[in-house]
Amino acid sequence: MPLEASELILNPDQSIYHLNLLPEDLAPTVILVGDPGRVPQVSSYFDHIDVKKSKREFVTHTGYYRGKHLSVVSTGIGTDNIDIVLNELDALVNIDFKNKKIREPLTRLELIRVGTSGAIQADIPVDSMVLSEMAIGFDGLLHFYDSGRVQMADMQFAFLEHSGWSVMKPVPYVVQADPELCMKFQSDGIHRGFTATNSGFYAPQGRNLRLAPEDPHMNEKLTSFRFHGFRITNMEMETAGIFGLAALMGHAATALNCILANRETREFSKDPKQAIDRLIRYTLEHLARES
Ligand code: R1P
Repeated sequence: MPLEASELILNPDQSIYHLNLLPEDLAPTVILVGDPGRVPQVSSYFDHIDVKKSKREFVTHTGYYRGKHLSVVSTGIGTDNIDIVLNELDALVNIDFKNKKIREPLTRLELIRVGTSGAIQADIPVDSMVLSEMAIGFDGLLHFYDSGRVQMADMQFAFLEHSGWSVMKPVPYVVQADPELCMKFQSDGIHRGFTATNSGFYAPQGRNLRLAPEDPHMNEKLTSFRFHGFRITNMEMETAGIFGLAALMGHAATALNCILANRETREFSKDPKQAIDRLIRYTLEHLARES
């Protein structure tokens, strides 16, 4: 059955609704950044840029870096946006926009988040880089999908018990990055990570400006959680949603975050732009090695 116009929404030029992209605008490897301003920062390193398109917070540049065909797409903030971006990227490669049917065979994208984050372990300093191999999502997005097969239930139950998680908050879900894609970015210069993703920046990440968090000890519980040698390293707002949806859709995903804040030592980067630029160059250099 073809997908109805209310389900697969296309613009008058047949581009996908929010991303404003045609299938031919997208490269098979996609760098996902939160900040739309980070898109030109990434593509400034490209040999040439073939596509520049945008709508709302979703900016896309597609081009080549040392022979590697790449797109860089901004997601904006949060896993609510990740739901839109992942579904529309998947539609661009796996749904035929003419007959509105799913393509066979399916295409597997490489999705690499290049983001910023706060460390919750004292030994992961500001300006360092973290490669996420697993993520725990507190945002609830994945529970709207039939997602049991990609969730790590044993880790989830251990975390629920450790944290005394309130039933008023979404149940945490634990998901994995693609191990092969992660291997491309491993080096002695990057911390291997387990990233917590939450639905907000203030109370959801344990911040208290004027409104008290429901659990004032949440960050301490994240810092002290251990399961089979794993510990949670950092906290941000997109990675778990990307890993969960990518795994369900059959895409390979990983995330590289630079640490701008350390929530344990209470430090913040003195030069965030430089720290992000270093992470961008690290990501591009490791991607180009295989091309
Ligand atoms: C919050 O300031 C934003 O920064 C982090 C968080 O995940 C959130 O999106 O990532 P980005 O810098 O990639 O947006």
